[in-house]
Amino acid sequence: MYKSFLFITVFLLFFQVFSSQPVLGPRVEGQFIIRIGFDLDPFEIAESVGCTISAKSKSNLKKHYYLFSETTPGSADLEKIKEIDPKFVYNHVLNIHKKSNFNPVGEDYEVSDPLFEDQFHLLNTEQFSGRNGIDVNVEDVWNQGYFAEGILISVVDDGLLKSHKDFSSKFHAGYSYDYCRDIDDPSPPTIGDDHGTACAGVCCASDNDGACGVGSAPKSTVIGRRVICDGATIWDYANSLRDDCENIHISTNSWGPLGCTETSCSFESSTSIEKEAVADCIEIGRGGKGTVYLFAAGNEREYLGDSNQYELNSSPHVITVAALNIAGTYSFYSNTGASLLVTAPSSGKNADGQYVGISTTGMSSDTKCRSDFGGTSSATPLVAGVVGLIIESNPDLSYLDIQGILIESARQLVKEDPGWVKNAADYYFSHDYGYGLVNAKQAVLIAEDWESLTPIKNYIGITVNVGEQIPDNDEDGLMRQITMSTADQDLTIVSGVVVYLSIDHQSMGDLEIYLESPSGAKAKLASPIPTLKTTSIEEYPFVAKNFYGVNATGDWKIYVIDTVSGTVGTWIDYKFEFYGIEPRDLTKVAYDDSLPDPLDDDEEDDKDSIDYQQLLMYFGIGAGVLVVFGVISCIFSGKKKRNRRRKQEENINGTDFY
Ligand SMILES: [Ca+2]
Ligand SMILES: [Ca+2]
Repeated sequence: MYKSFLFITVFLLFFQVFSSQPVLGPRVEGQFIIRIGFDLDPFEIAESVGCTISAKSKSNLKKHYYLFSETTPGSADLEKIKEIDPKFVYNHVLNIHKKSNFNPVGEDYEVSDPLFEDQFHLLNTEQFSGRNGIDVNVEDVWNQGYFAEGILISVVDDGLLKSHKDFSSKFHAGYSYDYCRDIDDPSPPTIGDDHGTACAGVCCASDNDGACGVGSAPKSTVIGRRVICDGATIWDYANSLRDDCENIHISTNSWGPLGCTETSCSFESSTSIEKEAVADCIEIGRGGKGTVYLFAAGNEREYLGDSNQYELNSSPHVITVAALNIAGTYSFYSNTGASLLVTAPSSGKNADGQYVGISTTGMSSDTKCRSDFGGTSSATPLVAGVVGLIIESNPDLSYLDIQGILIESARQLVKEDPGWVKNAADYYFSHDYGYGLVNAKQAVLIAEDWESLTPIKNYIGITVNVGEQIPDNDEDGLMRQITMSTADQDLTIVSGVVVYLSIDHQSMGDLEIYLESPSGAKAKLASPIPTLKTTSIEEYPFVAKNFYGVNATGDWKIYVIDTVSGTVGTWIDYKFEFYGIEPRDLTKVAYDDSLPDPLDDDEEDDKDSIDYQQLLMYFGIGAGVLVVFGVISCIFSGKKKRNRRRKQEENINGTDFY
């Protein structure tokens, strides 16, 4: 916590120095603005050169600038800093300065919220037998003074208990709305509508308020949008994504269509107005830099759920988030898919096989908490909060830059998992984790010196007719390809390759569909699903996000293979789209070496490393548990299941499992 007297002192100082109109004035003796690399300890450096740190710059300077003050007159020896940080920059403080925004710097930021010590997703200290470091690595970012202050995060869900202590001081009334009842107040009408409040707690709960835990973006501003209800129209959904996006930084969405259950699976299209809402706001949102959209990947892994089964997830414009457990392996419910971008910690089993949920804000009173939240529902707002910290550290970043930064900074966990495959630009991707576990510290470090992903260059192909029967139970299937070779097709892929397919097949679940890049790397777009009920898809988009940094030129092949004999169908047509930038080599950023890199061979000896067989065992237990509680859920929440939209909450949520 800040010391209040320190705050007042520094505020007065900077009011004097920076608040006046820019006029040239004398320099302030004994004070210097110093830029120091993020990975160095500024306090140690200050002390070693005879100074103390009085304040730290905020986002609009984009770098880590500190105000150094001489300990005693003449004590500063700034040349010494060069030995420690050759890239350091310093200026004398002048009475002229573009309007700057410095924060007081005191001791490390401390969190006093009663549930914080249980919030392993923020700081995993092996509580609940968790694995050290399996978190979003946010602590150092907070210590650097980033809390997402002034960042507006819209939580689109079933309501927000705005009166809760975690939100009452940060709720944005002007942009909040209940689309179900057409009123300004998004407060949930029933205690059962507790999902949005829990999600909002994960990104946005206030710090040091004596209530529950803290969000990954503790000082963000939260917007509540209630749209998950019976009777919500497609316009309500579109508007909940679009309204006021010019001014909204982030939209977090822990909901999706009813995809796979034990007995039924389907591809779920979105309406054009919903898609247009997102497509518009990545252009006009956030003052033209693009609102950042996040969607939960879904929780139907045991029923072969795939993030490409939901059209709003299978978009190059959104960040689709998977979940991993406290032990660092994917949660037993978290959907697989080529449209995943990143993963974040959520509920699941620990190394002892016990279920551990997420602690966040609860309902029924303004101080109520809960520790049983989870699913990709929880992972998604967690990443939304991290995006808030990234934007605060560099407000100029576009929605595309944010995707790139999350990819560059993500950690690849569980080297034993054969699912990690390097693409032609040397980026690892897994259909279970996307690019890996979100790493806020590394992301903010990268964000400060990020080279903008511009100019944007997309290639939109034309629809090509196929009109051929897919050979029944034939491993060769049908293949079509596009050769990217002309100047307008030469681009560096950033946010994905989209393949639109039209197929008629009475047993669509017979099909395996994949995309192969010029280098031979594959994206799994659909796997055989015996319970798939969809019999026709028309220009349905499958997105492959595993080609970040890859040059698009060359032959791209799409395979449609019927794997089960009996029923045949027809591949009608296809279309390719590539989303990226003008050709350029993207810089692979080195990992933050303060964290264990699971791809490093040395980690074999790590006593906490997860055995892949054990993972399969968790999967089995998880599936069994879900079957039992899925039945209970069907009996008691038929109404919810009939809703067109379903919250991406873990099915076993609400049941005390530990
Ligand atoms: Ca709190
Ligand atoms: Ca067949």
